[in-house]
Amino acid sequence: MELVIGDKTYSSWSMRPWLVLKRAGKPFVETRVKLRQATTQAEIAPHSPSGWVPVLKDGEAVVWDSLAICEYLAERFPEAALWPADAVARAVARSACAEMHSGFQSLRGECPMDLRLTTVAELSEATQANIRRITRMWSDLRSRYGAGGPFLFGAWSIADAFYTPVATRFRSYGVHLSDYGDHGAAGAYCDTLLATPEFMEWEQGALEESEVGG
Ligand SMILES: N[C@@H](CCC(=O)N[C@@H](CS)C(=O)NCC(=O)O)C(=O)O
Repeated sequence: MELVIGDKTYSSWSMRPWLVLKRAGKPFVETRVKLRQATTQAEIAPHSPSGWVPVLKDGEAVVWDSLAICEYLAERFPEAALWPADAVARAVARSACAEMHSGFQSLRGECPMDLRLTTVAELSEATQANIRRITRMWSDLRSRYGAGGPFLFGAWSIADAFYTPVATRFRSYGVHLSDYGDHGAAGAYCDTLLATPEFMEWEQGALEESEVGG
């Protein structure tokens, strides 16, 4: 199995299936393509029909788009329990992923993932509204489904892979969730995401990119 990804410093989309594969404990070959270069498209082209990363290659299967890859991995490795077992919780987890996948445009545009960045940003009203919504969602999911563990649905799931890059944005741009209606649960969840061994391994990879000049 081969996962083709972008830079670990910048590629929030790539981080999601990478975390899922790590959590599933499945060995895979990681192929990294440097983004924002004149050669980027030529390097991605042989792997990805869409011209975007991430892309997963598994025998004859070529799966592109982070959400499709995560769904594929959940089907391929049912024993890894990558979605919540309960049908209602699973539907809600998929909703949370879909909302991230197609929404929060303002947050994404204004606060792109950059694992080397620490700043305090003045954020637009639209981005602040995105952060309020995420804070509400995290608090709500933790209180409704989180009793069995520290993640959105208790045990770790694909939904947590989708929100780990968001947690890095909050850290990079100096966002304190208490300013957005959090009474502690969302902030604690954010810290939990940034302390998982899988994320820390990804982050170490990003720091190594920095050492070799980006
Ligand atoms: N919706 C896609 C988005 C993927 C995406 O935006 N990938 C960026 C890197 S994070 C890319 O491949 N960029 C190619 C380029 O910069 O030429 C997904 O979830 O996989």
